[in-house]
Amino acid sequence: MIDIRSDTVTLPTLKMREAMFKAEVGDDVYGDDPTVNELEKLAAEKVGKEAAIFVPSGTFGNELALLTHTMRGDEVIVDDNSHILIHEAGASAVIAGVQLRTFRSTNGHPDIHEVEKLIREENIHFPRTGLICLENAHGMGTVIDVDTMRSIHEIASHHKIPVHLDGARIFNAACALCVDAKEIAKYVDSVMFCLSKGLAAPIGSILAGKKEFVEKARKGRKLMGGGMRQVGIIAAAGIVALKEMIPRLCEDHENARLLAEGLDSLNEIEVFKGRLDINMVFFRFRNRLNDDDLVSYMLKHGIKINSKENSEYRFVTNKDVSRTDIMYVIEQMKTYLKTKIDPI
Ligand code: TLP
Repeated sequence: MIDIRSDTVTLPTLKMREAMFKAEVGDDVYGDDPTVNELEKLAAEKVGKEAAIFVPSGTFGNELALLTHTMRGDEVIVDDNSHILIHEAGASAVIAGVQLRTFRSTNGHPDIHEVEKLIREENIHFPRTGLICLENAHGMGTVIDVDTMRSIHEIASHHKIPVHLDGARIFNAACALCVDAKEIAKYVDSVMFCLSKGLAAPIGSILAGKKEFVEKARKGRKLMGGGMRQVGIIAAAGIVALKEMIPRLCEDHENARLLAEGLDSLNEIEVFKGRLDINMVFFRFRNRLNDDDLVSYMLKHGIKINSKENSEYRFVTNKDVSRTDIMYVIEQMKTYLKTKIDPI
């Protein structure tokens, strides 16, 4: 099976499995797991932060950041198209008890002035703006440049509001921007990133920030039921991910471009070319063809894809998808379209 539903589907490498088997472990709720401690130290270094905490998922890390930065009833400024708003099942209201106020980005690129306009002034009627969240790389397939990150951070600091980055794919963003991930994380107070996407660890994400922030988050993680015991078993794979898998991400980006070119060469397909910064290809069909059977057609031919969201398909390249696989996907799309235009 060729699985291009996401990069979350990547399978752990042999080295990861070996590291998991051999991992030295302890009860991490007591701080006794040496493998987790090593991962947290390494993870903090990778994004240039004082400390880091290992969490079960990206969603968990984002929601823990919201819980740690804010008070109940605060308002959190987020992109209209962010994972926190759309794909976390409304957790911000349930866990942190905050309300979200959204800005509209252009394909994931925030307008600095639009963000600034949403910051509340002091008024007895108004909620307090407790946090600004950014997403980089953005789930729309784009990256936010470092200058924009810096400007938003300056505005936020001026208003004494912290900034959290959903950096689930921060290393993809770093690769696309040709900078170190630290350059991106420098302009935020906390950053969440995932070990289990393109980096291929089986489970786990990191939340990093200042020492006091991470200490507070440790209590929040416990509250959320995320105190994991001999979790060095999975942290061991995370260490391999951080030490070995980052440079490989650029290959996924190249493969995504190859896929985009192939799909775009088909008349019926419109690839969103302004959103090809990372390992994702978004497209739609130009004419209103009945594509209800695309997912099942592809599955029948050995390719797993997600159904469309907001009329758009997303194909994601990852470490388990080769260039040959990409060519096969393009071929299958061509054949599928032929059955639509030229039904037998
Ligand atoms: N994204 C998944 C789905 O949930 C949409 C995917 O397949 O892309 N932030 C961003 C930007 C993400 O893309 C994701 C996962 C998360 C956070 C959450 O990570 P997990 O799945 O570990 O909770």
